[in-house]
Amino acid sequence: MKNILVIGSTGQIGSELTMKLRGLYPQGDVVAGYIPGAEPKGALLESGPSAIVDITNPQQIADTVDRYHVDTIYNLAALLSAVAEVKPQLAWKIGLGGLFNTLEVAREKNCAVFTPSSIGSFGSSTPHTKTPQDTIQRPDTMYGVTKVSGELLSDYYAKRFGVDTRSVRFPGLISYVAPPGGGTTDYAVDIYYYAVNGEKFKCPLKPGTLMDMMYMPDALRAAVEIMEADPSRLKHRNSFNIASMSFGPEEIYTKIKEYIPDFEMEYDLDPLRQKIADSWPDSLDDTCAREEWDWKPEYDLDAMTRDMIANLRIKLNINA
Ligand code: AKB
Repeated sequence: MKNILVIGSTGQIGSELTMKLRGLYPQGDVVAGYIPGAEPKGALLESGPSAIVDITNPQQIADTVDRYHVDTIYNLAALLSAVAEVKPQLAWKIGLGGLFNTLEVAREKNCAVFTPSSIGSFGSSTPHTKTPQDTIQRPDTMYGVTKVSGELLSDYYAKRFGVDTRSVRFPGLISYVAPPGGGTTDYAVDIYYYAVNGEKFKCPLKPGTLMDMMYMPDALRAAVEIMEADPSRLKHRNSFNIASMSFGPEEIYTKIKEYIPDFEMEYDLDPLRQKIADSWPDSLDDTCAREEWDWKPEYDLDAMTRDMIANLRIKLNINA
């Protein structure tokens, strides 16, 4: 990777991944692609080039690839699961239409493409525990439909046109940097803000709702490592199960209470999010990622909780 375009650079993953890529590849350009209304600010704006790249506009993608001699595209444009259920047409337009535009530009201009998939690519008929790499993918949500279709389309472009497409299935991502927007797993980010602010948290999911989660530093490393992996070792491409921890609301609450004993939580269920969460796996089997490109997470629930609380206290200017 030398010159990189990040589409969706100001979103939850993009804002951190763009900065990480600029640190890792200082010899090249890492272009922060954004849509009007979601302009990069601060360090993201100042540390490298940025360009308007609406993924539904193939000409904008092509022009930016030409201008910066881009060889790798990180395609992070998507609506998260709960929002996609409310706006399924837009979710398809961005998720699948946008991916098609990106792959076409990549085919013409010889770029590698990373497009994240998700635990949302699975559905209620998938084995829920230690979900295998290759298994039933019949999702119940539009988000999942776009993710499975994206996996298939990316594999098609790799086999048919030789486009170097690669992907991981992200669990719920937890970070203290950018707030998430509209995901089913986002309660596991919100809960830390409430705890650190000394407020009672209303949990939208019921106890026992297990889902895979991952701390953002591990997720960013996965996105870089899969694109750097030796292609001759890859039996899979789109998309690899990756995992680091699986928990339900009561487990993250108990863990936070170890560090903030006064913290309180009650349940106030959101039927849409509960339905989505119930259709997703409890835990993924990431053996293939470990075998084919040496994937290994660094953070468990305890390490993540300590880091989240420490960093949120700094960010929110709150003394322990
Ligand atoms: C969501 O909850 O929609 C996302 C995901 C698991 O892909 N965080």
